[in-house]
Amino acid sequence: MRRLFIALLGTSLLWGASSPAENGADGWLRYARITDAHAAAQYAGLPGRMVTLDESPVVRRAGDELAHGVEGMLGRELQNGTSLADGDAFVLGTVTEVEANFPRWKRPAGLRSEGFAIVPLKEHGHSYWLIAGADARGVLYGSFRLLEEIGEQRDLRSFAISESPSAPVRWVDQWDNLNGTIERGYAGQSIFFDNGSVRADMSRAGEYARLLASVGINGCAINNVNADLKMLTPEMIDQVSRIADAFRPWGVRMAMSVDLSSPKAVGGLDTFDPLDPRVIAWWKKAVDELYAKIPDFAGFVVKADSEGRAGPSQYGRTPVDAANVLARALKPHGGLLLYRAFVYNHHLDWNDPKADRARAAYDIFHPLDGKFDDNVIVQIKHGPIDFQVREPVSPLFAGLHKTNEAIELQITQEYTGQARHLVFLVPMWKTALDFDLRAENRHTPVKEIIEGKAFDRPLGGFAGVANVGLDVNWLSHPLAMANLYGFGRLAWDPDTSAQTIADDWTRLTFGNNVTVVSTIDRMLLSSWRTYEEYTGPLGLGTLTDILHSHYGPGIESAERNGWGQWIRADHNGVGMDRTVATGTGYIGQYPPEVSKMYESLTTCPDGLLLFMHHVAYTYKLHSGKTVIQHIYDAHYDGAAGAAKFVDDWQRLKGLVDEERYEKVLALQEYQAGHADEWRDAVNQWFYKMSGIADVQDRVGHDPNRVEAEDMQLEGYTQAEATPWETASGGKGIVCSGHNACTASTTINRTAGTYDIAVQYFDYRHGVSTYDLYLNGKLLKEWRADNTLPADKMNGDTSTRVTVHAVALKPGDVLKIEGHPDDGEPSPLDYVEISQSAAAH
Ligand code: GCV
Repeated sequence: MRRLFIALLGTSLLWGASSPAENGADGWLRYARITDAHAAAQYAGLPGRMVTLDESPVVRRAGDELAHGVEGMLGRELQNGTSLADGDAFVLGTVTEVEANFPRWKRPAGLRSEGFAIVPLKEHGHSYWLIAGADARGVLYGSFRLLEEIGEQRDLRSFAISESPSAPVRWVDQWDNLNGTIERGYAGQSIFFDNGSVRADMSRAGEYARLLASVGINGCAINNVNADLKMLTPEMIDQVSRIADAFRPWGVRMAMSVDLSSPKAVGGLDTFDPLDPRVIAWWKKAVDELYAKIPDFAGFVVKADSEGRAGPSQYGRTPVDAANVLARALKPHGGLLLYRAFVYNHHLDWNDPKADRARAAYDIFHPLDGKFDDNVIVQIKHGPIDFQVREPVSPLFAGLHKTNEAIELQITQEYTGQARHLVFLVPMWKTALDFDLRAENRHTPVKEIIEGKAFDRPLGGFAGVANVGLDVNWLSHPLAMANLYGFGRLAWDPDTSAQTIADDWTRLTFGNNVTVVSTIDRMLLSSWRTYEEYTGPLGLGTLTDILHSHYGPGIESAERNGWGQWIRADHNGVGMDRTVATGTGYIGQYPPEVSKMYESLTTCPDGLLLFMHHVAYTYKLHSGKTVIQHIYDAHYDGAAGAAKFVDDWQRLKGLVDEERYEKVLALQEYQAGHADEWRDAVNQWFYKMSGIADVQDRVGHDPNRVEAEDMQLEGYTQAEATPWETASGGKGIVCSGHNACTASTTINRTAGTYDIAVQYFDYRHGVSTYDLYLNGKLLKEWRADNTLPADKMNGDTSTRVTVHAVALKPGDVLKIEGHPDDGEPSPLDYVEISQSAAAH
């Protein structure tokens, strides 16, 4: 018997209030009208009706989405059908329901949980588009997939696909705090929490779940892994159940980070020893109560014995002891326990040449292999340190054969430009996922390990630290959304190429114009390499201020402390010796073939040389360049690459909407200036340390530059930058104790057209204003109103403003007038006057 019903569509309720055009709120789910007649014509034959065979909220949401997307892109309202016999229709249902209604159709062999098939079918003279899911989520994912094909204007004439996700765990983690801040979040306050409670308005949580579902994400851990102790209190569980409610129709299950000391800290016990029977009973009760409120709760994420967090080591217990207690409480409810392998001692002895933070995860977890319960997953950051711009993959992936594993990737750009720099991370993640660890001397790429294929594990997957915020466009930089999208696509299918992901995202986000697509693709696909070049080449890691912001350059902050992100640079050479022969022995944690490759200087790839070896600055790379010259050149190449993004983007004026065009342009201009700051800071530092000159004579020689401290100053006084390398020549000027100060210089260049760049420092607080005059006439005024992560002259705050194509002649006077505000002393670094491209 056919079990058909009328799908109750809430389309108008869901999308009644149209969002303002092109502010990024819709992400890649814009469903922009296809205006090209030829493209639209190919979809004319699609059904005008939809029949939904399943009553579950998730399938109903799939139907709503299909109707919304078809209306947006094709301008057609899909009718809700009740009977298949009435004519052409999209048919949405589980494979069992579809088979019952179309006996001729058989579910594809090998379709796994959450997978789907999309198949056009002719029957009884009617055309049907079957969207058959292995389950309700599969129907939803299939519906999004069909809409994506239309959005990208793909040819559907011979379209028929069947897909299953790579792994069961495809989660995002949010590092949100109950007070509304987000640890390492760069796009505003939390969409979940405010001032200690869950927000009243859950609409953004629902919209987020929709974006996640569209790329197959099925779980979200809602709070910081540095978990608030209040998470497991009854009041908080009541409140977070509203987040789970908002997620549920989109098939996204809610998870939570918990602190292992909870039984003692909030449970009234005098211990949190995981093996104490009272602690075991406490966890069981807490979990039972949680599931009474949130029956589809996904599980816990645990950070323990790491960066000051409590952990089992306090009682002489292991991660296995702790993980299994929580896992056993979760097991009867179908919950999972994701135990993070990011466990290390941040009080390492810098003077000990054998000490090595990179070793920690393997040293701690490898001996525990096979002892974790089957609903425990060890969540491993992709590299052994901490989301640096280039790291080898963690050897732990190959060190656990009898344990479920998930890879942790960071979507939020903590060490990679913090949503102010364009860095498309998919190529980096692909490099990690595709890396063949050669465990047991056979083909074992990381992706197959976490999928569970390589060692025949039942569970595994992906956790992406997303940290979207209340900013209307979710991740602040409009192009950063490519990373969230790309994470989902890779979690669904890690074999997808970075090019395909870039291309699909661009089409959906900015439209199908050929110039737009090729330009943005190129920008995205070159951006990781560019960022690596100007921040941390040869495996040095991001040479940033690791003690505070993790943003601007701060090379020495890595050294002489317990955090273990050392680069061990001295006057003769640089790099961590991690060899088995003479170093920390880290390389020996890899399976033999990989270990052999890294151990030898002959076979170690240049890109990871200084991660694995300590060499002299004069050591010759495979490229034939010396290490020091490579450092210099890479920084010039990278900064030039960042400048090119501005030119690339400017070609899109008029081809993308004004709002996003202007926003991206401003960010790319900022990035180009900050890339120069990075270049100069790193190169100045290595020049001073090595004493070896740049063969091209660029480092330390900036003939176009006038240092602020060398200008005629009124009110301004000279000040040191800390660290010194973050200001040109180590110094800048500040206006303290005055309402306004000036710095002037007389031009001594041949007459011509020039670009004038002013490098200044924009503190987090205060909005200084600046006026730039040429011979007393105002050329440009600007406000230092960015909220960069420091309140001093350093690599975080160094910023540039450029005035293009100015006619100059000898004797002209440039004057900058600074007006301090709220403790920000209108600081200046230098003025650079270079031949204008417009002059050529
Ligand atoms: C949530 C790095 C980050 C921390 C983060 C930690 C982690 O150290 O800087 O902010 O803490 O990683 O992943 O636990």
